[in-house]
Amino acid sequence: MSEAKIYPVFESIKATTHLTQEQYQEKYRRSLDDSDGFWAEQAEEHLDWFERWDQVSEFDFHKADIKWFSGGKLNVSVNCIDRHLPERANQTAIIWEGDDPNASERISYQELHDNVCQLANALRELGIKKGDRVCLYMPMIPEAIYSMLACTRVGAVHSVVFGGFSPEALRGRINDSECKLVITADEGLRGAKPIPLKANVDKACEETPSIEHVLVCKVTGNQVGWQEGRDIDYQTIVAKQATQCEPEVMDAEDPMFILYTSGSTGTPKGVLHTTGGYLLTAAMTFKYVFDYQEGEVYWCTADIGWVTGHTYLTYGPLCNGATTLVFEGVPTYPDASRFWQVVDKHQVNIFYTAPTALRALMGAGDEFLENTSRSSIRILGTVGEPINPEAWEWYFHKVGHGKCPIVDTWWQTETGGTMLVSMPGATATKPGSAGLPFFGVELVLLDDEGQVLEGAASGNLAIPRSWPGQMRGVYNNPKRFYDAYFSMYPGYYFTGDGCRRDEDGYYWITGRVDDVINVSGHRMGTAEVESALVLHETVSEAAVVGYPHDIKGQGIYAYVTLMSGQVYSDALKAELIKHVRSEIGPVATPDIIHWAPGLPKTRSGKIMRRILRKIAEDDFSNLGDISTLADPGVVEDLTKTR
Ligand code: 6R9
Repeated sequence: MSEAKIYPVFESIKATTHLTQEQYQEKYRRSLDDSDGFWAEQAEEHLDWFERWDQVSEFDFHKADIKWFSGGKLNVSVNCIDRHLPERANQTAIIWEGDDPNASERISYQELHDNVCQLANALRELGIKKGDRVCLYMPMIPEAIYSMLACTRVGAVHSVVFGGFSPEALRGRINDSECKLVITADEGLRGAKPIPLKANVDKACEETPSIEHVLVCKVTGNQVGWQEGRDIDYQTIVAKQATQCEPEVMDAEDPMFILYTSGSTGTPKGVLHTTGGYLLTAAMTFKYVFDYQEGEVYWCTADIGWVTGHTYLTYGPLCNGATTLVFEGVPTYPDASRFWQVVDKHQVNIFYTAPTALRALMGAGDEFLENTSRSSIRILGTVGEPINPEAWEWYFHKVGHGKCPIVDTWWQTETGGTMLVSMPGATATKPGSAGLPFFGVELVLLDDEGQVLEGAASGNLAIPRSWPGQMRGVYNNPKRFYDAYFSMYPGYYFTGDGCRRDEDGYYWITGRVDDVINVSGHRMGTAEVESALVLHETVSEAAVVGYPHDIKGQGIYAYVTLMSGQVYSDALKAELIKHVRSEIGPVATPDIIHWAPGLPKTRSGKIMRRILRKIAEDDFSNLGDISTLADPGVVEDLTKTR
């Protein structure tokens, strides 16, 4: 590999940053040497507690048992709202920018407080109490943030489901965690297109025995179906509530939210986060990772359906009393200059997005940058997948005029917050590397036998000790939690990512080593797409792999075998693609369907994905040993039809 470029620490940033390079190193060392002492101090500094904890940390990775700050009492909404009121009642908490470029709104911390309290009171009126699960299927509107916070106010556990998911996917998630309530909207708006959220909920709730009510927020005002008794109008029930609401006193280890994410096997897992540790990770990483300064406007473009929309759109910024921008629309509507128009309009100082969006905008052409100045931006960030150097350079030189550091942040739904980061002001940046570990994060590279690799090396990225934001379980399924994360390398949390560490200790994520693919920064289990495909009556077998895609990072490549007697046709390809979209959602749309009358299998019947990946990558010279295949002939057939 050629020597990587290094961009030194920015002098301009060093002047204002929270930490210098030396301070980062010192603090990092302390965070590992005196871990409990360090985290106790952080918990005091960043959060308000009703009662102090009994013990900072207890964990045993052999048992998948993890606790932080147990006995400590706090409330998330109090930390994100009430405690800021004495000095920030009139400061803007949320800038909402609508899908329509003429629609925007500013919500102060006082208004946020009142809206959240009213909704929390409405939740109580609907019988929602501590520990109940509430599903959110919402567009990116202020009420979505109110809903998350109102759940935390009454101690309900929210489970946000991305509005792009299908009714079937929504139903599975509602049933898995037995939600009592869904909060949704009549319709969402994306690029001027209405998204039929309520209609999807109606379809999903045909078979959701746990659902008692559906709370419907009016957005477009278009006519939607209505089930008397079950469906409740959001605006009506909220309007009659008091603007004060007693917060539920939560233990640090009480569940806070569930977020479903794809793994290498089976249906999506309900990743469970608890209250104290998660909030501390969100608050503290937000402050350091983005070098957040008092009064700045911060914009994270993620949807609340993903973990980034939890930690870095909602909880991290609000816990720090920041101004967070919530964007309803898409980067290309009305045209590919929308992001930069919004940056100028609201004078955004910190901008955080995904490489896939940058590649798409870069592809649209630099003319879309021309009529905007973007001069308010101080820090740029990326998340979701490795950023390719070309997109990095474009982001840095064109978007940021070569004067803003780029923070690349590696983390996962499971980690709760950033684990690897090139901290602005503290770390010199290597484009494409997510940098160095955050405080309290100890990382190791393991070979396939589980031996620790020292120094510059490539291996499987694993973590030997807990950190506060670590997930606490797979909802209702402790065995799956252990099996998915702790069984591979006993004593370690296994990330599922491959990684290289260079001679300077910088980490370079090389992508998933399991059967998870990363499509436009969205995690997709190949098994999920396969099960959707085989649900179709014509399909007998399917194998799905990722392949390099210019914009999406990875595309979805599906090998499909039909039942005997079925006819392979382009019309059927189109139908299968439609079928997967309706089973899972547009994010799972296969890019390529490759008819495969036979799949390469070992004699024991295991599909050899390694070979399928190579064929998908158009790399036939490198198929490796195919002698163990039951029928080596199928490989030749597949390469001929690629
Ligand atoms: C936050 C988030 C997690 C997976 C992760 C890795 C990939 C995320 C990355 C990155 C390289 C980065 N990933 N950030 N790879 N550089 N900065 O994306 O969570 O949706 O759970 O995905 O995404 O493969 O394991 P999640």
